[in-house]
Amino acid sequence: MSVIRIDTQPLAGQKPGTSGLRKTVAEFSRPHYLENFVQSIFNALGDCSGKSLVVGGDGRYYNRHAAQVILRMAAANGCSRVLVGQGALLSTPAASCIIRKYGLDGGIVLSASHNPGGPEGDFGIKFNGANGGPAPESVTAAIFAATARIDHYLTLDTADIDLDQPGAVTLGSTAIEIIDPVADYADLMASLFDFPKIASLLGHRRFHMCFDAMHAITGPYALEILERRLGAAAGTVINAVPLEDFGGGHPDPNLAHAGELVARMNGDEPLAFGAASDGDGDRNMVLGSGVFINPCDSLAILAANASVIPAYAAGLAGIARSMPTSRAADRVAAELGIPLFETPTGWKFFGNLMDAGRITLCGEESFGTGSSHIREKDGLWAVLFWLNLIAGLSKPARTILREHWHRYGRDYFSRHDYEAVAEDRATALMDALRARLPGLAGTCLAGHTVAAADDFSYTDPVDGTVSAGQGLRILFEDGARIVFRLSGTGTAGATLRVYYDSYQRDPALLELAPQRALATLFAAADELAGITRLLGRSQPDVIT
Ligand code: G16
Repeated sequence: MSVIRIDTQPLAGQKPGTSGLRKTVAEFSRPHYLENFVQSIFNALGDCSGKSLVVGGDGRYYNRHAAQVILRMAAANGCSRVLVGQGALLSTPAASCIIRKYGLDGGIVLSASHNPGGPEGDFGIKFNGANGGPAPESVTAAIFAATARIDHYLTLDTADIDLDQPGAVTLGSTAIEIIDPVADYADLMASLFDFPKIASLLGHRRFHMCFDAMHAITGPYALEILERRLGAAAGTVINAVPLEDFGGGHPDPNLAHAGELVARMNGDEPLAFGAASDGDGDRNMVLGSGVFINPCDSLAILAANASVIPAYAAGLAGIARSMPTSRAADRVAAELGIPLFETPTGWKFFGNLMDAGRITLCGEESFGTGSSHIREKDGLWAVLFWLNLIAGLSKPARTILREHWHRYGRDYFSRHDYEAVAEDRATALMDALRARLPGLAGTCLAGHTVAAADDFSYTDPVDGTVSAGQGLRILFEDGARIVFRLSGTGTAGATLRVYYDSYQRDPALLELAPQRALATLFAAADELAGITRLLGRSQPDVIT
C-alpha cells in the first residue's frame, strides 16, 4: 500500500458557506471535486503527521464513498489516528462529543443538514476543530485559499475498508477505529439530565409522545436513548432507520416537512409532546399539545428554567443568539442578570464564547439550540431538556410556553424564505436596500416608524475578529424589527430570508397566530425592499 500523488488543479465553487461546503451530489461527483476540498482542509491544517480525527456523516447518498476517500487521504497525509462511526455514520453533535471526549485534533463531518438527499439531492462536508466546533472563519478562509492553490492531492493505493464491523484496522501507518456512533453521545446525555425523572414521565400511562427521526441520523440515537435507556414505549421513535434519500422526504424539522409527526399530534389520540430532528441531528422542533414552540421561544424557556436541569442547576454564565433570532432570550438574560451576546448567523460564532466560559446556552431561529456540553447545536439534547423540564416542573409543554409568555411577554417571530431566486436579482435587492439604510430613520412604513437601520457587523469579544455584512436590520420605534439576509446554505440560486419579530405584553394579545400578529410588518418589508416587484414573487416559498 503506497502513497500516491494525483495531479489536479483548482476547481470553481469551493467556498465554504454558513456551515461548510454544501453542493449537489452532481457537483461533488465531478472529477477531483471532493478530493480537492479534502486535501485543502489538510493543507490548511499544515503538517498532519501525528494528528487524530473523527470522520462520519448523516448517512445520505455519497456518505459511504466520501468516508472511504477521506480515510485514504487522511492516511496518505500522515494522520496517526482516525475514528470513524460504524457504517460511516455519526450525527453532527456526536462528532463534536467524540472530538472533545477523546481529545482529537478535529473531525470531518459529512452532511448537507436538512437539505434533501439521494443522487439528485445535496451533499456537504465541514471541518470541526479541536474544541469540537465548526471551523471559525479564519480556518474556512484558509481552506478556501488552499482550494485556489491546489495542484495535487495525496491518497493511498488501496481498496475500501469494511466500515460495517466495529474494530480496528490500519491503513498505511494510520490506526483506524470503527466505533459505535451512539454510545459516547448517549453517555453524555445521561450525565447532563435527570434520566430517572424523565424515565418516570415516559412511563406514565397518560404521557404519550412521538419523536420523528425523518429517516435521518437521529433514528439510532433516539432509539437508544428514548426507548432503550429511558423506557419510552416501542414505536415512540418513528422513521428511525437512516436512509440514503431520507425515504424521499425532506429532513427539515418544521411543520411543513414533519408531516407524519404533525398528523400524530393532531390524531385521534392527541400526544402531549412531539419532536423531530434533521438530517445530521443538530436541529430540533418541539411541539406541545396543540402548540408549536418557536425555536426563539424555546431558547428563552430553556434558559429561564435551566435550574431544573442537573447540568445547569449551578447557573448560566451567559446566553447567545444569532442576530435574526427574536429577542425573547434577551429578556430572560436581563432578568437572570447574565450577559446576552448577539452573533451573526452560523454556529461557528458561538464556539469562542463557550471556550472562554462566557456563555452556557445558545440558539438560533433556524431550529438550533445547544449548550457548552459540546460545540454544535444538538437536536436530541434539546428534546431531552424539554422532557426534563416537563418532568421537573410537572407541567405540560403548552403550559410552560403560555406561562413564559405571561411572565416575559411574547416575541412574535416568523421567517419568510424566497428560494432559488436569480442571484443577480437577490443581490440587486440587497444592494438597493443597503444603500437606503443611512436615510431610513423616521420613515413610516405600513404604520411602523423606523428608529434605526444598519448592516449588522460583529466583533468577536474574545479574539476581536470583525465579521461585517451579516444582515440588514430595520429597527422600529415600536420595538418591532425586520432583518434581510441571503442564506449561506442553499445550493440553487440565492435564498432571500426575511425575518420578522415584534413584542407583545398585553395578556389579551398573547395567543394570536404569528402571521396575523406580524402582518403589517410583511407589508412594511415589501414597501421598503420591493420584494414582489424585484423578485417577481408575491408569496414566500417557506414560512417558519
Ligand atoms: C446551518 C448553520 C446555522 C444556520 C443555518 C442557516 O445550520 O449551522 O448556524 O443558522 O445553517 O443558515 P443560512 O440562513 O445561512 O442558510 P444547518 O443545520 O443547516 O447546518
